[in-house]
Amino acid sequence: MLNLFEMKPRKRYHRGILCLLLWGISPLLLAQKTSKPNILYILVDQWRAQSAGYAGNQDVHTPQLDRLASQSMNLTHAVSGMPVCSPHRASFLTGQYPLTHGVFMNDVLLDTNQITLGKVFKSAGYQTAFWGKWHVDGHGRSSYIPVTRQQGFDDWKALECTHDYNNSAYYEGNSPVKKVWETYDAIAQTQDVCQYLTKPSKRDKPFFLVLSIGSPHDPYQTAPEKYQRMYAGKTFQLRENVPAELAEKVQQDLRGYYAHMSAIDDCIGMLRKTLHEQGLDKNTMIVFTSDHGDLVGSHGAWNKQQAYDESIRVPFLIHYPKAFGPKGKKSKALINSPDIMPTLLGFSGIKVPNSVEGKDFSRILMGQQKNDVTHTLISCVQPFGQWTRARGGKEYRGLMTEKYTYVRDLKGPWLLFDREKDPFQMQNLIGQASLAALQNSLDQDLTKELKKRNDAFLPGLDYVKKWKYVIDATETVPYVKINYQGLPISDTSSGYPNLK
Ligand SMILES: [Ca+2]
Repeated sequence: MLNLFEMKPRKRYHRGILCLLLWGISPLLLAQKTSKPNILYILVDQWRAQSAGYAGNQDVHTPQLDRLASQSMNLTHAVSGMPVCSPHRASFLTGQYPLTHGVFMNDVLLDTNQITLGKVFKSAGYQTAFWGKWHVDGHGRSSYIPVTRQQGFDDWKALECTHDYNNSAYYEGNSPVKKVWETYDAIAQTQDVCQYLTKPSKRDKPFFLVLSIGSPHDPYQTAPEKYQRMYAGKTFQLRENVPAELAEKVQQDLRGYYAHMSAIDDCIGMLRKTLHEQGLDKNTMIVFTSDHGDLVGSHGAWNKQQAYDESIRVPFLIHYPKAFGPKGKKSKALINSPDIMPTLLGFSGIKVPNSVEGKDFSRILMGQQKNDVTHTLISCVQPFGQWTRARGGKEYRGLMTEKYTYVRDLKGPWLLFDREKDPFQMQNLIGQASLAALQNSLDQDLTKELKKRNDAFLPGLDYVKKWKYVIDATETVPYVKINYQGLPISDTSSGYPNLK
């Protein structure tokens, strides 16, 4: 398939040996016996695409990510198709859309019989590892997750979900003994991953390692003090869609949001330094992305699920000079959550299983195939949690194109934004007579896309019933006392810290 691994091996080998000798390191110690790429997949939580230095935000300090972006393929139009935690993670792991894998709400179990990234990489000879936040287990947020529900990851230090980043628990391997990360979890987990990468066994096989970090998700003011001090007393440029009366709260939240981001930025630096020191940098693809964004006051709302850009667009960097060269590149390819699995498999030369619905973008991104993707599906199957019906939440289906966002609710056409002319999505163009042809064409494309996905766009509760999920009065799956099946949860932590 790919010829990446066949490029002048002798020349590369000799140059590599010379470098290692100059560094005083034995090449035998560092030579990795693999022609497949390692993958370090860094997944963060609730980091919107707009909030990074390289994305044009002058306020947040992200020098490591900016450097990474300057050497990476930057997917500027990456989309989290159902922008909320568990649905994205289940799509990432299976390559399927939420109505297929069934995880269209948080805190439900991803079928353990699914063909997942962990299992496919493992059967292709990879060492697979998962560190951090899992959130597709559905048995309570701090319960032990046995190996039978770990979806093919060999090495495991994970927890279902916590937002208590300074008192963050995890389970290791198949042990039910709860452990706690010693410091702010993103940093402790990163240091541990760096340690893991120094093990000689990492040279035997290629690895697929997921580092799944819980921040910059709220609570915002909980990053280590060092990072909070960077933003103390600062006033930022707010997005134009933040209502004036919320400005003060948004400024305060952004101080914390950016502090978490700067802490994670340091983690990126640590990981890259370790990969370099271990001689793994040349053959390791680094992916940096988020499960969804955060509105942080835009359109008067917080968090996710909504179809606005701050919620639905995510950072997506692929650092892989073997494929993309040493210099940064940008692509407007509309990569969506279900497309991640086949794309990673494509880069690794591994056959994509038939269960996958997403598209392999690897050859498109390497310029070897024409990009024929003109739109991608976005949806909210059933609103819940922070976007309940009482808060305006509702079911929707929509399309993102390079230029437009078009969304239908159960009553019909709902939102139409020209994101190039109106990047803050202040003008809903639905029903404008002069744009009738455009609206009609997007609506027809959406109808075709839904048909292709076997999606009848029914009321959310129909799907809740079909999957037999137990919900509470707000139509949310409870996760503290009982689980999605109505069974008692033994470890009843909410996952949120007690903040005074
Ligand atoms: Ca999340």
